[in-house]
Amino acid sequence: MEYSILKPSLEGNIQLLTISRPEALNALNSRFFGEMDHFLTSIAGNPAIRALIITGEGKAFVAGADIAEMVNMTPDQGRAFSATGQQVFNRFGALPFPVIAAVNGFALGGGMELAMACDFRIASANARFGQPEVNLGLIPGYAATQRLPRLTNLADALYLLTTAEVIDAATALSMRLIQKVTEPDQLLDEARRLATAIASKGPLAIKLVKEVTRKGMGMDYHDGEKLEQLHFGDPFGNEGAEGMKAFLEKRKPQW
Ligand code: CO8
Repeated sequence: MEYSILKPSLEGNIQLLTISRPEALNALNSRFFGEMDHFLTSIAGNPAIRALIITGEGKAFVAGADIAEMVNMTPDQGRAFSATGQQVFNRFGALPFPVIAAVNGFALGGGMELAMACDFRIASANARFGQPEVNLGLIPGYAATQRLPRLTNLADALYLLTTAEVIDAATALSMRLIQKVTEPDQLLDEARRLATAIASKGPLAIKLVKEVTRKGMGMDYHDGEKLEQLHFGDPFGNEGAEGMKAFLEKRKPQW
């Protein structure tokens, strides 16, 4: 598939993905979701990739779903557009390596939802976050009503969802919506530094810790503990044996 919006570039074992539709502040349209779905299929089974970084080109990360595409939709078309976006964004959580959002500017509406679907977020000091759907007479459709209260808390989520207030990176950090703030010219280097650090760990351990933590959030606590027990055993006899042996032999592990 020829991409017109996504710009992927593989840097060693780190996959960088730039969303590039700067004339519309990278607004998310049907074409974007088709390309993203195809791209995720193309990388999902690639054992050489250890982390994915998603960023935006220009002054926006993503300024939301494409309002021009949505304006004449019927209720059923709106529901279908929401379902497509939710399905595609849910695929980040199923990847066997972390997905890092490197938020370079506006992350509004569907853009903030895309960032929240990633495993964690770092942002440049000039990034701006908000869920302005109610300004348009809409509600979020790519799971902000579900992810935002889980990432922050109910009151902060309802504050942002009902006021449509646009917050800066420092405020987003104080709400724990994002994990780190960098100077604008340091954003991608910091994302690469984090991705490289993750890529040096045991790949099976990274896959399992992501899977168990994500699945556990939707489970009863004790069932989550059982899932951890189950997968704790998986690295023994292979990657975990090598990691522990390397520690005892004072050398770097060979994964
Ligand atoms: N959709 C379509 N086009 C957009 C969008 C968008 N979300 N955002 C910006 N653009 C376009 C503008 O129309 C403009 O195009 P043109 O040059 O042709 O007039 C171009 O990008 C540049 O934008 P501005 O001139 O407005 O740039 P400014 O720097 O003046 O302002 C802002 C930047 C503040 C980000 C402003 O563009 C803005 O408010 N954008 C809309 C933000 C918004 O409301 N986002 C939420 C959209 S709704 C949503 O995301 C719902 C998600 C769930 C959907 C579920 C499916 C049903």
